[in-house]
Amino acid sequence: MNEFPLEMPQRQCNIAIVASEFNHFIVQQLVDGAVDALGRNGVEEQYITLIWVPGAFELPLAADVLASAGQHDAVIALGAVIRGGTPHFDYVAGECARGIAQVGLKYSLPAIFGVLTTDNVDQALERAGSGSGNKGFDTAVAALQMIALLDGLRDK
Ligand code: INI
Repeated sequence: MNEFPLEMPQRQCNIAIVASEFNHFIVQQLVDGAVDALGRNGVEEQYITLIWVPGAFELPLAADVLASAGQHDAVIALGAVIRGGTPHFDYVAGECARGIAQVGLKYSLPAIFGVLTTDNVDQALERAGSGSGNKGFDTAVAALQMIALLDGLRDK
């Protein structure tokens, strides 16, 4: 059997993070978690690019432009979409998720979805805590695992 277990990359990686300014107090914690996870796994700060956009709806465009430049091994999208009293949530969260997925498939690049979609602020804060309770941390680990997997598949 040819098995590819989840691993970390065996090389220095260039990572782009796109983050939304909307709900900044939550998203900053996701960014901190992601940078922490990257650092713990050997990604030096000069290899991390952090770009801010106004809201989660704008994340796919920024991710697309970064991916098209071909300079990064993964793009991580971080944001927080919190349900309000109108259908706005569904449009923003849905288009963001769809757009990030499209970027990954269009460029065969790990495009990682680290956007919280929650019913309220408390649920978002629970997922933006420290260590493994931080979705930014988890998504950065997922980005590195996908880079390692693609490296392995392309070497095959
Ligand atoms: N953007 C978010 O990132 N989170 C939200 O919760 C949110 N809500 O609730 O409206 C939100 N809206 C802004 C949107 O992402 C765009 O920036 C705006 O529509 C301009 O295109």
